Amino acid sequence: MRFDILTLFPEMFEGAFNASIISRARERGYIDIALHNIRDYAPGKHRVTDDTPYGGGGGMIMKPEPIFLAVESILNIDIPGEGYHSLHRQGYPPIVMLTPQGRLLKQPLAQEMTANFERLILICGRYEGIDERVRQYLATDELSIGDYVLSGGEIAAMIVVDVLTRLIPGVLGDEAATAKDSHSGGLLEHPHYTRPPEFRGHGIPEILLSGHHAKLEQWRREQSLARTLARRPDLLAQANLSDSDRAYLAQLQQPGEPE
Ligand code: 6GU
Repeated sequence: MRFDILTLFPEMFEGAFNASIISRARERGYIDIALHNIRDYAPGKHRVTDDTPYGGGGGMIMKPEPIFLAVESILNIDIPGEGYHSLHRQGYPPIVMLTPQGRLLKQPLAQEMTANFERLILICGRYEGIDERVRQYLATDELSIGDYVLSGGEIAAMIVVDVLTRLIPGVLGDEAATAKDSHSGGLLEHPHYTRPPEFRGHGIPEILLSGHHAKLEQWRREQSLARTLARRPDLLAQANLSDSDRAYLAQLQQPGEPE
């Protein structure tokens, strides 16, 4: 998968993309990341990328021209007057704006994107916003990573790249790992422990030392269910639950037996 990231702050990405899983995925050719500084595409000696909003109200707005020029250069196209969407329909890649107004990124959407797209263009917004014509005539999608406001789309773009990359078959090595992740089955993960078996006087659940595989799997499932019920009961409505899962959850919600 190839990511083209349009940003005013390419240096923000260096740490995130040059360590651990993402770095290894790049080295092994699973992903290719190209960072493009929008300022490099701004016309004029001063390479101005923003301007004041029509109608006032303060703050600065990202100008459309540098962003359109960047996309035209990266894809080697001329965007027609009616906009990019006709090219997108002909097979050109999605252009995704990262803003707090976008569709919320969740694991199922990430899985869909990884499965369907060979290339993604990510536009990171800054300042108070982006000229609406970028949204109307260039972007094909708009994503948010959560209900809070970041100073810009860069951290969100890093998150999109990370979330999608670890879903590419082969990237994690262990294919089963992503299937067990919190959220992938619609539930939170069970607790994990490693050595030592006693740490500063605190032990671990006995089941982990028992060697009883079926009982261990049942314990993990119950821990996932209990944790999801306690912390994110909203997730249960969408989760893939068996009859025995439902029975266990019902039992957890029973009022305690009187003595
Ligand atoms: Cl994608 N951008 C910004 N600036 N803030 C956000 C966001 C994106 N997603 C959540 N908050």
